Amino acid sequence: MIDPTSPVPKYSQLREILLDWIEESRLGVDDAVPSERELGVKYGLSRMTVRQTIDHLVAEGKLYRVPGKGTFVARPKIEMSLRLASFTEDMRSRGYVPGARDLARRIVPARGHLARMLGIAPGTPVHHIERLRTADGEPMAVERSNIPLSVAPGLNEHSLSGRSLYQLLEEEYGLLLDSGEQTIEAGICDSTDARLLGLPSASAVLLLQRRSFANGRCAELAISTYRADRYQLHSTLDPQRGSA
Ligand code: 16G
Repeated sequence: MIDPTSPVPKYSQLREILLDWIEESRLGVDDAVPSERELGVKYGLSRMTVRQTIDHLVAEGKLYRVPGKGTFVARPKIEMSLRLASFTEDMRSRGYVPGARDLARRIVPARGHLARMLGIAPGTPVHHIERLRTADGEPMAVERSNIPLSVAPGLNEHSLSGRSLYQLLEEEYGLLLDSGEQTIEAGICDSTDARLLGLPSASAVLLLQRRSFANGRCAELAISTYRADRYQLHSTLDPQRGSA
C-alpha cells in the first residue's frame, strides 16, 4: 500500500511495489503490468504519478512498452563478463546457444591508430573480421576484430560461421590468450549497427574496445557494439584501506 504520510515520494513507493512484484515473481517476464488507470485506482494515485514510475522503469529496462498493447516485464539483463572469455564460452556458461554471422572478412594494412594499438608498424597487414554475435539466435553484439596477419597467417581461409575465433586461434595457431585490457563506454549506435542488432536507430549501446595478448604480444584489437538493453555491468567493490 502507498503511505501518504511517508517522506518517500509516491512514485518511489509505487516503484518499490512494482519491483517487488517482479522480484517475487508475481509478474514474470513478458507479463503485462496493470494499466496506468488500474494502478492509479488501486493505489489512489494520479495518472501522472503512475506514468512517472512506469517511465522510469521503462528507461531502466525493467519494463517495456508495446504501443497499443500495454506495458510488460522485460527480461533481466545479462551481466557482461569482465574476464578474458570468448563470446562462445561466455554465452554457453549462461545456458545460451552462441552464434556468429560473418559480416565481412578482409585483409587491410593497419593505419596509424590501429597499428599503434596492435603494436605493429603502420602498413602491416591485419585480418579485419566483422561478425554479428547471437544468443539463442537473437542479435546481441557486433564485433569487429583486428588480428595481425603474422599472428594467424591463413586465418582468412577458415570459416568462422558458427565457430569460435578464440578456439580456432588456439587449435590452428597454438595461440593462448593470456592477458587483456578493455574499455567500456556508453554510446549511441549508428544506423548500420542498429539495423544489425534489430534496434531502433540511435539506441543506447555499450562500446567495448578490447586488446588481447599472447606472450606479451597483442593478438587482437576488438571494437564491439553491445546492446545496452540486454547487458549490464556488475562488479564487486573492495574498500580502499590504508592509502594516504
Ligand atoms: C569476445 C571478445 C572478442 C572476441 C570474441 C571471440 C569482447 C568485447 N569481445 O566477444 O574480442 O573476438 O570474444 O569469441 O569481449 P569467439 O571465440 O566466440 O568467436
